[in-house]
Amino acid sequence: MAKLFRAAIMGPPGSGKGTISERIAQSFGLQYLSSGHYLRESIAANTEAGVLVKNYVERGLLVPDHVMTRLMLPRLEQLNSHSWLLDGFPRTLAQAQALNSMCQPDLVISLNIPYETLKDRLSDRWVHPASGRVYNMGFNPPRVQGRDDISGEPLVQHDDDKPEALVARLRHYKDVAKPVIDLYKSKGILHTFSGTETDRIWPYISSLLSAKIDTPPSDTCQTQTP
Ligand code: G5P
Ligand code: MG
Repeated sequence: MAKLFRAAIMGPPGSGKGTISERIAQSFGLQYLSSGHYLRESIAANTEAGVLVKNYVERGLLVPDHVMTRLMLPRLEQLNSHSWLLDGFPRTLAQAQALNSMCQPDLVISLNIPYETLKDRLSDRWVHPASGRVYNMGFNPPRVQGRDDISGEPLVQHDDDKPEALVARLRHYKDVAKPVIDLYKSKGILHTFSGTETDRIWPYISSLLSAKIDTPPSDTCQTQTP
């Protein structure tokens, strides 16, 4: 039986979590779970959770921990016999502890991208609200300017991607991420990648995963002490 492998990717808004996660999922066949995607899906479907989180997500604020864990952990439970990759969860110490009580990741990737780079990327970012598909006018532009590639619907720019809101979002990210990073560092599973270009970081992540996925540490999901 193939060994299971579970990973998480952390990083500030715009650091490339989604872009890199898609490459990992494609190259290594991990099931990819994005907290932002599930939140946007709940909002679009107008579910009870969606109504609750709408205000937070639209303003780029962190959704309360108990709502996040209720959204993410049942999905992970269903993947007990799969390898997975989490994008954007856990984001706080409380979330990391909740995850650990169910299953500790084998490896955590942390993206360390300079503030100026994040600012440039996000101010150039356009999204398709219904699907969450993300474009960047320089890095991966849509085929037709201002239009989603699949639906042809108009793209929009988020208010919280504007420079004034960004400074606050990035500072807040640092504050809440630090204890999570320290926790995974203390467990010896944290790998940090720094740089300004996803295409330059990707080969390092890819070779790390090639080495780790050949010799993964476990084949069942064990509960760990936080
Ligand atoms: P999300 O959806 O997790 P964020 O804000 O953490 O949102 P985001 O915006 O999705 O992160 P990312 O995934 O890190 O960014 O980056 P990306 O989308 O791949 O890349 C950003 C842009 O840069 C894209 O346009 C991409 O094409 C471009 N790009 C990538 N690499 C390069 C490059 O090398 N060069 C250039 N030029 N461009 C590049 O969460 C959304 C909201 O949900 C809530 C929060 O409200 C959050 O704000 N939320 C949570 N709340 C509490 N707890 C949690 N666990 C939560 N998870 C989500
Ligand atoms: Mg993302």
